[in-house]
Amino acid sequence: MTIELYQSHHSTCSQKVRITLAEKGLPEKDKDWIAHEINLGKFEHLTPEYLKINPNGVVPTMIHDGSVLIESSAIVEYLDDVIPDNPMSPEDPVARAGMRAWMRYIEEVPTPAVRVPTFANMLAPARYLEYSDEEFATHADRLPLRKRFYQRMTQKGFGEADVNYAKEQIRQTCERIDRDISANGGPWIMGEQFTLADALVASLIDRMDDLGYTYLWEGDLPAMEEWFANLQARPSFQAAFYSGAKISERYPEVYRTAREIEAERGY
Ligand SMILES: N[C@@H](CCC(=O)N[C@@H](CS)C(=O)NCC(=O)O)C(=O)O
Repeated sequence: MTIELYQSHHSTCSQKVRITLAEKGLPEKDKDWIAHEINLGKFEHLTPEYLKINPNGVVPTMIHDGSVLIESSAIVEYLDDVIPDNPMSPEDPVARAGMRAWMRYIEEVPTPAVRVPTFANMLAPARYLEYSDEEFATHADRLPLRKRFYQRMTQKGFGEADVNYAKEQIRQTCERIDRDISANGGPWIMGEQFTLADALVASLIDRMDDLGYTYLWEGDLPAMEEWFANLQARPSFQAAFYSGAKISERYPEVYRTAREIEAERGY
């Protein structure tokens, strides 16, 4: 079995797949699976060659024995189907539907929400701030899926209203993690079993932690805090977050904590 992953070290969607690969007994990049690093800063995800395998112009893309797979949620479900060891989906149909509801929620709410502070605090200052309006408009036009997102952001990043709404959505996600751990008996979202829901939301919470938004859940969501500590201690998490995989490590020159940025911007 040959697995190739077109990915980026610090992309949360690539990290979702790396955690799942590790849970499935394939922890090591360039040993258990072949990594093709796509440099998003150099727009390697927008080359004609890459767009042939992923017309959405995003990472990750997985090639398994010649079959091309895109969309991180579809990829992790596929991995759970083709590698039966260590199942990551509940057997009970009701619980399985519950996990899938979580997967849809993760795509709808925290995944887009995390993009807002990621771009506002790191990617806009690191990549786009120097662009002229015209250069930025030309870049946005090239994006198969995110044209509006970039147009709304501008090269200066997002403003207070967008960042605050994203924070509300992450807080809601944390409350729901806390609620379901308590309802299902923990230590994971669906109960005893570590499922695709945990694997998919892990990198998003980690990104918020890396950006310094830990204050959104610290103090009053004890089950969720314990879940996050358990997650970070898990071998699959350590495998997926190898050295250099955090966004703070990718752009140390622009990194400031959320609190520092908020103090500076006055919100
Ligand atoms: N729905 C897609 C989203 C993938 C995605 O947005 N990937 C980001 C990195 S996490 C990307 O490639 N961004 C490129 C860009 O912003 O230009 C999935 O889950 O695979």
